Amino acid sequence: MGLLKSAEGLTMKSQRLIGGRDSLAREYGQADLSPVFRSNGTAMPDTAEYARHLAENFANWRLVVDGLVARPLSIPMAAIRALPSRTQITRHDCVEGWSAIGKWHGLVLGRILNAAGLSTRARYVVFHCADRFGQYPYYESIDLIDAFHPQTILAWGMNDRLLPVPNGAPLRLRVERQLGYKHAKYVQRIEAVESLAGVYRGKGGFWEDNTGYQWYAGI
Ligand SMILES: Nc1nc2c(c(=O)[nH]1)N[C@H]1C(S)=C(S)[C@@H](COP(=O)(O)O)O[C@H]1N2
Ligand SMILES: [Mo]
Repeated sequence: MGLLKSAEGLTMKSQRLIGGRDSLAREYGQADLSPVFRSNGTAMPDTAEYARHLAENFANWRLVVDGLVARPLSIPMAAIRALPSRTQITRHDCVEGWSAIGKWHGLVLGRILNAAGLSTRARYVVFHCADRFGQYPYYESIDLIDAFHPQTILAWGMNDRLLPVPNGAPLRLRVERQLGYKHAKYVQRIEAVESLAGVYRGKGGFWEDNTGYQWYAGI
């Protein structure tokens, strides 16, 4: 674990030296889209609550933004889809060894964080998801550099359609400078925190807590 930690530190430092963490991920063209964009991890959250939301076409799904913010938000999906959106064609790289290129439409995360008014104490944002693995929900977290990166979006559309359920409907994170497991699907709540230590088992993400995947998964 000590070794993993120092490797992670080295990755962060070398990426800063090479490109800077605020450099952009490559954006592709329409012709590059993968014919099939597979799903990984949860493809259908198996809770009664999610089934109800799905049956209602997510009309009552809300995105909650809370924690260390001046103005906690609770925004219905219809309002989220009405806000200005960004479209980007990017490559998704899963740690398990597959990649796919998809087109994403969604809300720039930094705008919503600014609307909520992050406290100066906030250091990370945590994404709470609707799917459960036993007693634990899937969750992920990123720091404020990635949170305010211009390509970090909350996507509600994929390949010119509403986001399909296997890919995280109605709302999923795209954090293009990091590996697939950081891209939280089925996002219901974004919590601004000072430290990750008090969140679930303290490593900043479901896989980080369970299998020792690195918290910083830069590509
Ligand atoms: N809520 C949730 N988000 C998740 C997962 C998951 O199981 N649950 N799997 C992660 C992993 S490992 C990957 S590679 C991507 C897969 O995204 P996709 O299903 O759109 O291919 O979602 C990530 N986000
Ligand atoms: Mo993954």
